[in-house]
Amino acid sequence: MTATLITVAPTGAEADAAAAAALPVTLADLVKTGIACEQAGAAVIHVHIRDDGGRPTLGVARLKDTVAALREATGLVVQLSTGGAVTDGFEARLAVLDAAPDACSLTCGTVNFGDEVFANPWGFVRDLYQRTQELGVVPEFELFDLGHVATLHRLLGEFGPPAGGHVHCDLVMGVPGGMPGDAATLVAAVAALPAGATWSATGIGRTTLPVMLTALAAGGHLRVGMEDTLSFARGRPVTGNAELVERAAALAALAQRPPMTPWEARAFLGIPAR
Ligand code: KMH
Ligand code: ZN
Repeated sequence: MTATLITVAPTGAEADAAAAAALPVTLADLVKTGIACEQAGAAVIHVHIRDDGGRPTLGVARLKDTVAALREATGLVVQLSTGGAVTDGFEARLAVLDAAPDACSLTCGTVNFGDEVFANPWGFVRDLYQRTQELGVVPEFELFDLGHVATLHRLLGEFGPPAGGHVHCDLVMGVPGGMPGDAATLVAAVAALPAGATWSATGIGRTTLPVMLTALAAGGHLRVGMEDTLSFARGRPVTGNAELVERAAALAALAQRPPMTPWEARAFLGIPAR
């Protein structure tokens, strides 16, 4: 059976740096986290960065420095977020690709996001997809809702396969306003994916464990990290991203699908070796 691709999403754009001491917000913290998470079994890092005040930013110079530093210190596949924060504009989100990462996230539709809206209208999704193809950045299709799967089919139908030739998706489940993080929904979403696509799943907050266990049982891959949950268990804050990766790696090993190395992940995702 296939090994398990583990992605770590260590920071995100939403968590308050002041309220979550273990959240990696500086470049030094992010690199340290990347090293620890690679040792724990992660192969991909999904990156959001913060400014000097700990607020989310899409500054391209800072993104370039981040890509370079992670490449220098780790073998991880560096996937930059093009989702940013709900307040980020489309131009800034498109410009993320100028930092020339290995991979990027590409959300396939708009979704209510708690009290906010994470906006991804068709025109933006199309432009971003075409830019990934032009620049050879391998997209990971982020699916927050079943309707996003329909948009993924439309993208592939109108514009052909992604850079690297392989379709890999991440089901982001349990966002208030998106699809729920439960087994029945995961199975329905997976059944709707394009033929040949592979997928990871992410359960936000308290859906972390049910989604992780269901994904392993259904043959999928895993994303974990402090972008998605700040609690390791009820009433027990996460002490760092590495322990979330360690838990995912242990469950994957128990399922007899041990973690992929970053080099295996590159071949799996269609990302050229460095
Ligand atoms: N921060 C969310 C609004 C992505 O990284 O591509 C969007 C997000 C998705 O995290
Ligand atoms: Zn993200």
